[in-house]
Amino acid sequence: MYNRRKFIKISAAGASLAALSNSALAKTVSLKPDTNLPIVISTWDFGIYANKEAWKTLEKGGRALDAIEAGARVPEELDITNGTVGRTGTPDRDGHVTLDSCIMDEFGNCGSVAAMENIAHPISVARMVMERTPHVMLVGEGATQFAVEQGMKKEKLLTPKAEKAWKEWLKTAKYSPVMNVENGSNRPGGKYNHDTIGMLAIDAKGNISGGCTTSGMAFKMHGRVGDSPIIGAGLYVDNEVGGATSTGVGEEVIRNVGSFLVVELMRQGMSPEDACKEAVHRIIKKKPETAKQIQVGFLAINKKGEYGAYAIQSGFSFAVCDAKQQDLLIPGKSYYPAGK
Ligand code: SD4
Repeated sequence: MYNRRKFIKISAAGASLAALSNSALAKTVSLKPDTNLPIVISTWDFGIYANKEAWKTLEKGGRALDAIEAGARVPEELDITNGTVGRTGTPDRDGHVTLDSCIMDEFGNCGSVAAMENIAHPISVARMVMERTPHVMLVGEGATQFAVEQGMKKEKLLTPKAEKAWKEWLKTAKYSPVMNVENGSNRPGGKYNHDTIGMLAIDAKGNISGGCTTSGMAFKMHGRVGDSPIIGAGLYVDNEVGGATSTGVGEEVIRNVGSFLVVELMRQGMSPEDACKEAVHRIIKKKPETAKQIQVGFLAINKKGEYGAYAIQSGFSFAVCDAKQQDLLIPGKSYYPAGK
């Protein structure tokens, strides 16, 4: 389980970069004086654990892409309580754990896998697609076949806990997929809270990479693919401008090409938070009634290492680890305040 008390929480309203963790102050040395670079930011509270791993690469002056892969593998592998990423993912309505992931580097290279079964580390397979094939995206059996050819272990992914949850869901759900709304357990939608890790990093050389990995919407239709493996929707990086990633109901993010939109808004001069807010408003404006029932959150960083987030519903948080502060968990601002 997460020990959330261990981490600093600062209010979104007063999201001051002056709020530093003591341990960070003691340990961290800026590799780029006068900036907060290197930096890694990730969606949700489990992002803290992913960031810690990513930081091992960044603090040595390593490449952002390597940091992203190493970090994203943490919730895919080690954190056996998340129920939403990699090995512990929640199945679709037929009981298959199908995983979605993508990765993008500072050169605009990208790789992705969607609806992939029986492989615990989709982020690594996405990177292999990027680096070892002429393609961007592999799906389903083809993705699994490729992963095995590349030496990845094929294994059954449905944990006893996920199987139990699925069987419970089958009793009442009438086999009908529901929109998940993520961490806010008192919110409308599925009772199985669902988190995706989206990560963005800037290394000491100033290069940006990002990654995203998830089992997607809980109890989705077999074959359903969300935004998380789709470049431009669940993730986008432009090394001149910054990067963005998303979490929440992927259908709405895809419809609005959300992460690409956020990066383009930053290119036009918006701050990361304002760009995320505008992308959220775009979703709400197009479907105001739907938006009341769902969660979508965006997280973004610009080339200078400034970051921000915005979500439809309250409850979204993101984790930050940079040259000046570590173990930081920040509640994202939202269109609907808590309790509304
Ligand atoms: C999806 N965006 O498959 C993902 C789910 C998610 O937190 O982000 N959950 O639509």
